Amino acid sequence: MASKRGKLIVFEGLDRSGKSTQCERLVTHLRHQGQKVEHMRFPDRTTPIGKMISNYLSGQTQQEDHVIHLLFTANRWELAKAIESFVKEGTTVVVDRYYYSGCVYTAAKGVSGLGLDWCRQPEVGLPRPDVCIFLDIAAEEAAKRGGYGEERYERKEMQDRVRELFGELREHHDEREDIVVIDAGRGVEDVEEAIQKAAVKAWDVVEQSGLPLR
Ligand code: DGP
Ligand code: NA
Ligand code: NA
Repeated sequence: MASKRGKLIVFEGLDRSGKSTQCERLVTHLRHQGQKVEHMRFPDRTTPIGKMISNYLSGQTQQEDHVIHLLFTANRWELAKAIESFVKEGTTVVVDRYYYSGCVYTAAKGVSGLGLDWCRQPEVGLPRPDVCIFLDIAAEEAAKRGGYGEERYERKEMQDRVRELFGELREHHDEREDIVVIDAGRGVEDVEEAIQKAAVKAWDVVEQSGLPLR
């Protein structure tokens, strides 16, 4: 009998929505259950492309809007094969941000010609998550959390637009089937519990249907 594949789980949300904390908690939880789990995040700032992105986000460098969009995308493609191999060999991959952020953050700039549909194109073909957990919080709430405002996109108008566009993705695009919305304005433990429930539900679908990674 072929061994069970791993799952691909993505976390999305505004800056300071609690993604990083909740990613870590889910990874720990799944490992305690005896699952093999790999934790990734995008942008992965450790690669040469990731370093260019990091310098852009911190304001040290400038990039033309199409160029930075494609660098973020390329940073995901750098790791696409690795994600596929992990999942195939039975390791679950938990990812902090993915192509949903890719579409929404660039589109939120409001540059002519850089709408959601254009932004999605270079991302087409990346392994598609079994579930995307969207941690929903208002920009005002997120802004009250520590460390806010240090990087390029951490401004209220930008974050408001990002949140609106995540809403558009959920309503009008193919991505809508993947996304589960979790109210992230609650306490850490409550959010964690809601995420675990959503994750279990997504597993059941994958396991009962034996679906391959899309
Ligand atoms: P983080 O390391 O998760 O705080 O992400 C850094 C910032 O970059 C954050 O404001 C979200 C943004 N971001 C993440 N992925 C993408 C992407 O693919 N494209 C664009 N334009 N921005 C992104
Ligand atoms: Na950030
Ligand atoms: Na984060």
